[in-house]
Parts: sequence; structure tokens; C-alpha cells
Amino acid sequence: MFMEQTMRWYGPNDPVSLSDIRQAGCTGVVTALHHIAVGDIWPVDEINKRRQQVEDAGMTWTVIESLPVHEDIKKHTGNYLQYIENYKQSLRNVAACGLKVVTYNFMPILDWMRTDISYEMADGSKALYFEKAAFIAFDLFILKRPGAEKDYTEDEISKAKARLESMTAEQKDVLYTNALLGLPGSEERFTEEQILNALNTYKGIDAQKLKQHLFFFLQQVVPIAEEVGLKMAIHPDDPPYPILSLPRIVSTEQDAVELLNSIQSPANGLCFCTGSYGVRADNDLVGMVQRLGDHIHFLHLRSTRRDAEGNFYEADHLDGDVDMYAVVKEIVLLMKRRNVAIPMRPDHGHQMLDDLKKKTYPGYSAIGRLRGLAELRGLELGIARSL
Ligand code: DNO
Repeated sequence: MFMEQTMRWYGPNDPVSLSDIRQAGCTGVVTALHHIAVGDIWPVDEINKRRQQVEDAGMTWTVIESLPVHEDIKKHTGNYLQYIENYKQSLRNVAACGLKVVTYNFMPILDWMRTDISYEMADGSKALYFEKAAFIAFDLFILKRPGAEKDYTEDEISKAKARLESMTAEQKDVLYTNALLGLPGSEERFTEEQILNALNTYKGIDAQKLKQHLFFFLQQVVPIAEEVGLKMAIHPDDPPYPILSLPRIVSTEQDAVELLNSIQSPANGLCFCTGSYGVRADNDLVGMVQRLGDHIHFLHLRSTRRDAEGNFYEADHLDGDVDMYAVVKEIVLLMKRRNVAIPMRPDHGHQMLDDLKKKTYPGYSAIGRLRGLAELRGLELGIARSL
């Protein structure tokens, strides 16, 4: 029993083709209907059209990433009850088309956050990087978020100031764009005013409140997922701590336990992203697989390397702070015990070789992911055969 090998595909506009993904050795594709507005119902014919495209390329589509959660559901504002009803209908529709796993997240406004998407590694390949001083410089001096200085120490502020002074106007502009890439619809250029307004709508929503909203959402949708045979898989916060004063509530094992307890069901589960959880030294990844393994429905395998300042870059899949050997070994044991093949994807990859000349989604070039997948596949085979 091996992990089901998949790669993410952004759909027909993705410069990486389905044929590329198949040649990388994948049997599955992870995708989403990115053209449907967040909150709208995914129609059966659109889901089937996408499924057919994947099947015509000789692979299967079983994992959705993501079926996004509307901001109103996170805030309990506006039409949130209607959006929850829409979500339930989308679950029914995707199940009717044969899909099995639904990945989502509950991060307010922003999804993932990096300050640099082409951080040069010693070998000339490029990685995604989160640099704390640059991020604080963005927050304090570029976005100029009111009250932001309260979130940082004097030392952090003076480092951010020095960092800002070292940047050219162009570099500041690139930092602005990079920092906001994790926004839904981030192809567009959001103004400072739009971001500040969006941040304002979270005034009064602290971690505890956001958790209540997540649990309410789960209590509504998980029974439907269970009824139609789907597994929900929540993606953790990336990075796994609050940013821009926004609460982040899926960052630790304790967070995961609480959300799993909010409604106990085989359909209420996790997307175990080693890259996101692994940024925190206090997350014991192997222990999490041991203790939460029954709820893991999807795997993102990736490693980061952090330093004492709080910066981290995305390392090679078998390098960095994640002990990938130990994690994969635990997954092999878990799958044996559960008698299931858990879908995995090599999460992100360095931009390298021919891809250095191409424009692809940050983190999602073909060759870096192929390298990651090949290494992980070899690691798994070696472990499985030697057990
Ligand atoms: C980043 C991804 C995330 C993930 C969402 C899931 O590369 O891992 O954007 O897809 O958080 O909802």
C-alpha cells in the first residue's frame, strides 16, 4: 500500500499541463474550479467537465483543493447562513461526481504568506521565503496598518526600519505584491485602502470567536459530508501564527484536536501539511501522525528551514527541519494499520532548470515538484520494503 501520488493542477490555464503531471508519475490530480466565485455553488456539469479532462489525461480527480469558505462564514456577517447552505450543496454535487476529499482552510482574508517568491538557493534554484524583518517593514511602513507597532518589539521595529532602508523602490513594490499573493483573487492589485478595510472587518474577532465560527461551520457541513461519503480536510495556517493581527486558529496539534472534537465524525479531518505545521519547532510532526493519523485524509509533504530570527525558506523536500524519513515512516505504518492509500502531493518545489525561464504559479513549477515527488516516492519505497 503506497500513498496515492498526486500533483496540484490549477486548471486549463496552468502552464504545467496534465501530461506533465502524468509524466511525473502521478496517478491523481488535485484541482479546483477556480473560476467559480467563492461562495457560489459548484454546478454538477462544471465538476464533471473538469473530471473528464483529468480522466482523458489518464489520471483521476479525487481530491479538491480548495472548496473555499466565504469570508462571511468566517465572520458571521451578511449572508453567512446562505453561504453555508451553498457549501452543503457543493458538497452534495462533488460527491455525486465521485470526488472523495475536500480541502479547505479557515484563514481570515489571506491564505499563505511569503515575502520573497524567488529566494536564491546556493545551487541557483529559487525558493519561497518568509523574512520577518521584510514582513514587518511591509506591515509598518508600506501598508501602514494603524496600531501595527503594538504587535512588535523595539528591536523588531528597528530591524524592519533598517531592512526598509536597504530596499529600492522596485524591491518595495515587489514585497508588496508578494505579501498579498495569498489573497483570493490575488492576480488583481489590491490597494492599501482595500486591504486595510478588509482587516477592519475583523475587528472584534479574536481567536476564540473565529474558533466558534469554524466549529459552527463544521457542525453544519460535516454531517452532510458524512452522509454523502466525503472527507473534509482542513489545511493549517501558513505561517502557523497570527499575522497582521488576524487570528490564526489551525496552527498547532491542540488546535487540530479542538476542531476534531467540535464534531466527531470520520468526515471531519485534516490535510496534514508538514511544511506549514513544521515551521513551528513546538509541533511534533511524527507524534501528530501517531495521535491524529485516523483523521488525516490528505498529505502535503514539504520541509522548511527556519532560523532564530523567525525567518524560514522552503528547503528541498528531504532537507530542512522536517525529519521527512521519520514522518514518511509513520505514514507508511499508519496506512498499513488503516488499510488505506492516503493521497499525497509533493508540496511546492524549487524553481529550477528550464523552469527558471518560465512563469508558473509561485511554488508550483513542474521540475521542482517532480524532484520532490521522485525523492519522496523513493523514500517511501525504501521504507516500505525494509519494514
Ligand atoms: C499553498 C497551499 C494553500 C492551500 C489552501 C487550502 O500552496 O497549500 O494555498 O491550498 O490553504 O485551502
